Amino acid sequence: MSHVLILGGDGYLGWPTAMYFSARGYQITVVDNYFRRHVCDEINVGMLYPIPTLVERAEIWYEKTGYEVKVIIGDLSDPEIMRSLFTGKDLTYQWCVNKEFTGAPETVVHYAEQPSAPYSLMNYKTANFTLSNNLLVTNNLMFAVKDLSKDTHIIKLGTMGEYGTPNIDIEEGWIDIKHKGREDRFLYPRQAGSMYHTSKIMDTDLMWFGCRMWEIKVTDLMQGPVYGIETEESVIDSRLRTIFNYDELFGTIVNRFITQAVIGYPLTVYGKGGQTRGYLNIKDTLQCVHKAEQNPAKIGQLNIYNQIMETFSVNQLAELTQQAGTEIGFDIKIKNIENPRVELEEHYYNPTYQGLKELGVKPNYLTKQSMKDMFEIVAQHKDQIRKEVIFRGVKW
Ligand code: USQ
Repeated sequence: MSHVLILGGDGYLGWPTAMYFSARGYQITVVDNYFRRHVCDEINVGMLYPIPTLVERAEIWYEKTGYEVKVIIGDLSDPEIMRSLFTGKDLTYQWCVNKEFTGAPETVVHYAEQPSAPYSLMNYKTANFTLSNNLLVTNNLMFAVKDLSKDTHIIKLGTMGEYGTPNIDIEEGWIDIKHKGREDRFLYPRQAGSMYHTSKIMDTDLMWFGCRMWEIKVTDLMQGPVYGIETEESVIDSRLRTIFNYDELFGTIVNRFITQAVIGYPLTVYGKGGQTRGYLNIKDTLQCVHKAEQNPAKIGQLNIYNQIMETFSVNQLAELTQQAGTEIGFDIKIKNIENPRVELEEHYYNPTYQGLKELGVKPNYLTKQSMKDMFEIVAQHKDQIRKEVIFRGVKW
């Protein structure tokens, strides 16, 4: 049984990924420092419903399925904690069934980063935290693999936002450039729109450096904004559902629009609403990470995939939310508000995203029906939704 180590295993994607691999027979270890929970408490933005601790989630999962997910609570910006995951030395499990060290992982899925663009630009302290956490964790991981387990395949979450919105087609990670009669292949140009996205460019660069210098094996998944709640595994017990944020800092747009619609809050379209991005259902994130695990990068290779299934403008998302919600009895208004971000509101956007589908990913597209399924779950928690956290106007 292959061992998959999931860094950031308590997050929106981390916990569903842990269950997905666990249900498919992998040995799983998750690590998290509860950053997301702590910061949500600190800045007073609640989640849609309470989430059991990581230890409680692992217990519920074990009770329901008989599968063990080993839990470690620790801060991976500490290099010794990162290294202990590869050697077993001084490693303490907060929860496990079998106390024995599983061994160095065959695959690491690296989600252990501060993932919010608005949080990264609240002030200089949150910008510093974003840079230091995201780069140190990535660097610690790279050195641990280089020094202790060169065969381990690193799957790192990147983001489509690293490319920005250039006025030419976006390629899948790489571009061939002809210059003064000569030709070479380079990382596709990057130009991020937030400090968070900039930190992701930097950690792609770190990993590319590691591939060239030390022949480590890395896959970078350039993901778009994810939406959704339920996955194949969470239907077993609602306590296994993922963390769901709808606030301005940690909620992504589709999840926010549905929550706003449920309480009659006009959908917050920033600026003109022509901002176009590539989107995917949380179920597809899990499929993509699994395909990346099954098709590891070769020695010294940085594989890059654009992890999106379809593109929408903000206006299209608002209209789809309105149509889906109206059909099930919600009264939904759309409001263009002054854009707190610096971004193009009308632009060309034509990314390539074939690679993961070629590996066998079957997209779950955003439809009125999939939106209605989300409405149903969000509406169950209508009374807990806090209007005041929906918009606070963190400006770039
Ligand atoms: N937007 C609105 N109204 C809102 C919220 C967002 O119009 O109420 C707009 C934003 O201005 C932006 C777009 O919707 O143009 C997407 O915003 P978002 O907050 O859903 O996503 P973003 O900040 O780009 O970041 C999210 C995740 C991040 C991930 C990224 C992928 O938080 O971790 O890396 O999506 S991507 O956008 O492709 O870079």
